[in-house]
Amino acid sequence: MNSKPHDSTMFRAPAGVDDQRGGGGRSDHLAELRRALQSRPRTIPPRWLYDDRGSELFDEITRLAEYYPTEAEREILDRHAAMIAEVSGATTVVELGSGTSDKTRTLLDAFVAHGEIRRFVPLDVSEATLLFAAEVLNQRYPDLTVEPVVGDFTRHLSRLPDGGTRLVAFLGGTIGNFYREERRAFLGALADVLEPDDWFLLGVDLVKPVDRIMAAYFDGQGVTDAFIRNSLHVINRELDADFDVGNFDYVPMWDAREHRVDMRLRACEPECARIGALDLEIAFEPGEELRVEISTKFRADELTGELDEVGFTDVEFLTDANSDFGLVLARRADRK
Ligand code: SAH
Ligand code: AVI
Repeated sequence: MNSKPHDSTMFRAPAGVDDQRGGGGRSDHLAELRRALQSRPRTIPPRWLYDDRGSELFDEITRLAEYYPTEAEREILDRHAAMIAEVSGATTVVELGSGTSDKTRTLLDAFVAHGEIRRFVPLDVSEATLLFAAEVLNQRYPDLTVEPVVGDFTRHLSRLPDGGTRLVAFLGGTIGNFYREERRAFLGALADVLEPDDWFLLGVDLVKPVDRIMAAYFDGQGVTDAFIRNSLHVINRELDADFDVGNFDYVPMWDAREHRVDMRLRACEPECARIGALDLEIAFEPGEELRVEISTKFRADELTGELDEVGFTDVEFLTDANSDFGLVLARRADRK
């Protein structure tokens, strides 16, 4: 077997031990959650969505008829993966927020056929999903070194593996789950750690009629509702909290100004939740909302501008036949 054990020097998921070496461990995540819960609207950082159950629920979402992004991105990868492998010539592919790495197999098939890739490094906070996915990839690509990393892509970019030509993939539209300022910080940090001639492959969901977007986030089977609600189960279990999960309704809204879906939980009855690990109590009035996730939809020209500003160049914007989803291939510009 060609895989190395996962790198335990990196952050090990919300419930893991504090990472003394790198900073950005459990205590940072607790401080971030405290701030987020006390802000207005109260919010929860998205990593709290992804325990094992959250990863399973997201996987279920990707198979819903209403949830178009996954199949649209797969269509683009099917059509352009060979070109991406050839143009980049990457010897290492890193995937941030890799989850099951399901669509990534299309990409890896093309890289393996092209013959230059040596290493695949999937990075995710959701440890069990990551390690299971790595095992599947080990079976499928016996000549590839698969190095799964339990890590946080908002904190650990400076520790990407060195050497060769790298392509960093960030698929699925996960960048849409960042707030505008977080997105800028993330893109800037990534551009900083890449070398000239490294590559970035970014999946983004595109602006389209609002009814189609909202149907994808308010599915008839209630899977998205369960996914968003799961964040409270995670906090209850991992942080000794007592949210009454059934006391909240799932309310997704379209924010036209920011062109993003705003996924909230609304308290039905008054609620006072205690979060033991934060030594914090928060009270909700009936109707008060907790924002759990946003999902921004992009316009090609605006995103190209953002990438250009932080130091990416040669931006190529690929879409599916329906122009539902975008896959952006860009190179790190030479440093002036
Ligand atoms: N890339 C996959 C999965 C997208 S779901 C796809 O295209 O289908 C988002 C993924 O990002 C999940 O696997 C989740 O565990 C991971 N994730 C969320 N926040 C993260 C963080 N801060 N650092 C690393 N991974 C994170
Ligand atoms: C992971 N991310 C891109 C998904 C999205 O579409 O924003 C998460 C999701 N939330 C609800 N449904 C899917």
